[in-house]
Amino acid sequence: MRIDKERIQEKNQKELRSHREKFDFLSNVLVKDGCNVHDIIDKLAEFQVAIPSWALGAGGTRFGRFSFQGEPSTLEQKIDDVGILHALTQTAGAISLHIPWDVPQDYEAIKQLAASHGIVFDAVNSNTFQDQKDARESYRFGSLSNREKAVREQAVRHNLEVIDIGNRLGSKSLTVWLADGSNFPGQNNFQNALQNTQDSLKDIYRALPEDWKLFIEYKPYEPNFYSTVIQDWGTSFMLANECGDRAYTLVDLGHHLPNTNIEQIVATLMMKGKLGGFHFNDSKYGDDDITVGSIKPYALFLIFNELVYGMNNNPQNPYPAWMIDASHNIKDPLEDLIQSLEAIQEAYAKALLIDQGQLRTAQMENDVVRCQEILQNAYRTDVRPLLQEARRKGGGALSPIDAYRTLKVRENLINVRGRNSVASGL
Ligand SMILES: [Mn+2]
Repeated sequence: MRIDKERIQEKNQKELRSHREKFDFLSNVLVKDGCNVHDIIDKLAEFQVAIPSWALGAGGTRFGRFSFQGEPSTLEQKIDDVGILHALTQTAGAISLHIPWDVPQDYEAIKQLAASHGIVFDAVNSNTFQDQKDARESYRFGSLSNREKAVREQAVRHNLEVIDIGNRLGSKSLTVWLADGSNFPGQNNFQNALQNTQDSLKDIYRALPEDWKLFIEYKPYEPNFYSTVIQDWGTSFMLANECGDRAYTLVDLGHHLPNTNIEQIVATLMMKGKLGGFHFNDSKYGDDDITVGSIKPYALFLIFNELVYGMNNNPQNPYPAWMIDASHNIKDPLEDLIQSLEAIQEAYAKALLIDQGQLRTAQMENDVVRCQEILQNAYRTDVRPLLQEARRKGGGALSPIDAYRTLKVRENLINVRGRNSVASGL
């Protein structure tokens, strides 16, 4: 299933006049304020976010899962779904695979399929939070941190296999997220668990190809409720430093306790050249994994302000790998992802509007009111015509959700795949 690009253009044609009026009006205002509108549009067009293969079906909770009709049940279909997102938004030019859910049968065919959609393979993700069929050892009491050497070795071996699979597809990074931890006080020796994790991560790091990066994700709780071995950015940062130059911290927005100042974490990591990857979502209470920007768009904007600052001022930090990491329990997963992509681009565009020179002057003068005005003037600007222009120039839809519905994408997917097709994942 593929979107007919002609039909996107036909639909755009009907909205073009209204778009032009809004875009010209905004451009004039921004140019008067000293913004380089073309530069912002180029940056928006370049900003590509990886879609994880597990976000294309309905997600579940530990109480149940309500599947969505027409879900992709094969790797080929998952790539097709990302192709649909990319055709409409021009922002989803990468897919992030999860092993063992997405092991290719025919590597060349998979690479060709992805290339035909204009999609590259971003970070590959290992899975040591579940026991795999026929596995000799169990991860019931942890994987890389496990007190049994045989379990740790199995978990390391799995990560090496994931690297090998990613390497054959053109991926350049491995993301490790550990579910390891403990449910009860006294269950784990904290120091031994951390030492084992560090040793295992070093074993994985040593096997990384020269041009690869290792991303170490952190999370304060869940599935373990008393302790998590890699609980926060500091622990991840320390482990990345122990591994070496090509190991980095990965920030997932949902993996923080409520009210954590995530933008400050971003600034700290970028200053130290250690922010490697970034997972987008939103949350109310914890790792809710809901649509990006659906609850805290201003917090997302403040985070983007630091990301933009870091990308402009921290050559020691690599260009981060961007990915959406969300779970779609209620909405059509593809519509949900389109909304997330829009929210990401919106926050990025607003952060690009901030006059960093003026902000710096106001900071130096301790003009706190002015500092807030500068940030909020950018935040209050309706930048959607800029996003639309960036999409239009790339051949995407002026209004992606509307186009998705008008072109009856979900109905077509159900016709091809059936009502009961279920995506692999949680
Ligand atoms: Mn994540």
